[in-house]
Amino acid sequence: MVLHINPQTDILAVIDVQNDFLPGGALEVKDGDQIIPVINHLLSHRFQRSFATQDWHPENHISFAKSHPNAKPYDVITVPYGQQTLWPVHAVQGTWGAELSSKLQQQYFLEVFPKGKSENIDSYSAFFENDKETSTGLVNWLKELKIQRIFFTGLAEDICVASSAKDAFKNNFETYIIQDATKPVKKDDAKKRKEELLELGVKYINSHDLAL
Ligand code: VGL
Ligand code: ZN
Repeated sequence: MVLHINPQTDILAVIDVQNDFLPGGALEVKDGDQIIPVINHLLSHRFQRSFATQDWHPENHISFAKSHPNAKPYDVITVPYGQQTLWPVHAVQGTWGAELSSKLQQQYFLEVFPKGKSENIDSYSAFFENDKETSTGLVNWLKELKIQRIFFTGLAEDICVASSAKDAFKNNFETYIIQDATKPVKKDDAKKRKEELLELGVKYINSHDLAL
């Protein structure tokens, strides 16, 4: 399969390629670093337009197990906007763990969108916080750029990449996930999310399917 990139209407999305989600980080994704050269190649030799997202939490964020008495990481609790999985402390604003990887060619990003900034709400999606209402401003920004297709890469495949792709599709963008440019926290969850997303109409491709 060959898919030609339209430099005017296509954009590359690089989700949460941050130290805490890479090997050695607080919430590391196994082999997460292997996607960085693939993303760098897409940034430097394929796409004209790209943006990144950055998980950017306050110290006492609602998604941290330590913000709740008696809770431990990976417990699921009920919060006003629904179910919330609790995580180890990660991507704290201003810390090394929150920084985008220094190996990533960040100079290509038109914009970096922070998410999960407020204490009382998490945000897996690049578009909307977990209440499914509070916007990050991304939809309007993409519409102003006249973007039609979004190609997703980054971490983690089963969480923030899947949630972002779902919202992209729901907001009428043609939505692709670049399979060799993403890695999951849990392989089984990634498989389930992939089935759901394929059913919805999201497409999966490999980076070498993309041509100029
Ligand atoms: C993420 C869990 C918690 C992600 C962010 O970027 O996939 N996962 N916060
Ligand atoms: Zn987070």
